[in-house]
Amino acid sequence: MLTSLLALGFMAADARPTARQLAWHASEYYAFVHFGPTTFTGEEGGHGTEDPRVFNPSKLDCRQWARTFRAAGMSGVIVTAKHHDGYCLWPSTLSNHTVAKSPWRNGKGDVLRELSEACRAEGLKMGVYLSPWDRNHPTYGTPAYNDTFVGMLKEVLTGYGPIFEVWFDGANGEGPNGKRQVYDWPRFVQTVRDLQPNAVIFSDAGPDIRWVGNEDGFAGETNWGTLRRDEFAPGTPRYKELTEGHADGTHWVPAECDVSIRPGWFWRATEDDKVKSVDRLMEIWYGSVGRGASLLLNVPPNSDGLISQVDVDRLMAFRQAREADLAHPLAAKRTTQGTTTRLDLDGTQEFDLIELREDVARGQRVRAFEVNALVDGQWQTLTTGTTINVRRLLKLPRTRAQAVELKITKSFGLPQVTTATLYRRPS
Ligand code: FUL
Repeated sequence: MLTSLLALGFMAADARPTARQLAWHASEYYAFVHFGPTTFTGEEGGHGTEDPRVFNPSKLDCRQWARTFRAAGMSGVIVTAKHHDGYCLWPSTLSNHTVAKSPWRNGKGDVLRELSEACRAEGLKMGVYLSPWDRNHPTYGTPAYNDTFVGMLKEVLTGYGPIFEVWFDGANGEGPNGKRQVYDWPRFVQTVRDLQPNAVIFSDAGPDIRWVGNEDGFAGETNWGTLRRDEFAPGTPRYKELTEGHADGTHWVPAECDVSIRPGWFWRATEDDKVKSVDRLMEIWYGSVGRGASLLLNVPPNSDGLISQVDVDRLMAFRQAREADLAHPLAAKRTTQGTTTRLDLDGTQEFDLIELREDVARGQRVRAFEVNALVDGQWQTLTTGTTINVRRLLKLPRTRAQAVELKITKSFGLPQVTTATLYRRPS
């Protein structure tokens, strides 16, 4: 029995998402916030030697960030609680390099507190980026640093309410004493599980969410939610495999696309005229969410502590463009027979986009499909694809047809396609 199931390829669809991963899939699009001393120095990465007195965002208003993100259609925000420079945006008792040493709010400030309150008020989820690499901490490069890092995790995961995602950067450079750290990943993961059991953990290797293998915002056209996870560790440079996942993956470890709305991760005035265009953001949307990944879009606050107006305006225009593309779903009569789903269009109708969704709670099954249209009594193929995953958005040549069929040509077992909807985008 087992052999025949293997021959049918059932094994690959066996990896299933956990409840916390399914909740995360629904988050789909959320903000990344890189903020810290480098916001004020203009450098892309801090050295750990920055004077904490440079951090003084005199107009800081986390409510403005949260309002902006909510109005942009985002579901949450992940903030760099600590980047590689080691500076803590909360008054950690485990470091001397924190907001407590900055003039902002006379050393009484706490960005995590203000952001968590703003998120609660605006109905956003909050996540934290905590860099294991620390270019400032005196214990970095010694076993004691793992205790320090776990202690910092505890502060961040117990002080600010529910955390939906913990983002572990794989970078592992030298600390102030020239040494590298041997990270105690199992302990870091267990600490998150103990303190925030509903949070998903991101890294190059999961365990819950994987890096997509690039910082451009694109998942593979083929995008498996599954990965042979045990072959990976943070920093494993098998980029293409992270971009596409593995059809025979042993664990559900879906991809998240992180990309900045600006050239850099941190804000700098010289990039105010380089904020990505709506067209580029739309390409990214179709390349990430449209391929079954989530989109973590970095929108860095400026040195006043506010999201700049140019970024705000771009986010709103981007939302309008997304909504416009999906504003006109076509009415169709849907029938499914085996591996073919047919949409009858009641006479003829015009469209140029199809949205597909697969019920991955039962395992990701679709490996190849065709979209065919009945035009003037003749079937023609409009597009072919590989995976569908949680959501697939495919632009099609503008077509007027009597019917459309989605044919699953290869799958692990019986495909479970829950959505097949046609749209006409604005011309
Ligand atoms: C990278 C970091 O080195 C960058 O500074 C940035 O935080 C990016 C999201 O992850 O690994």
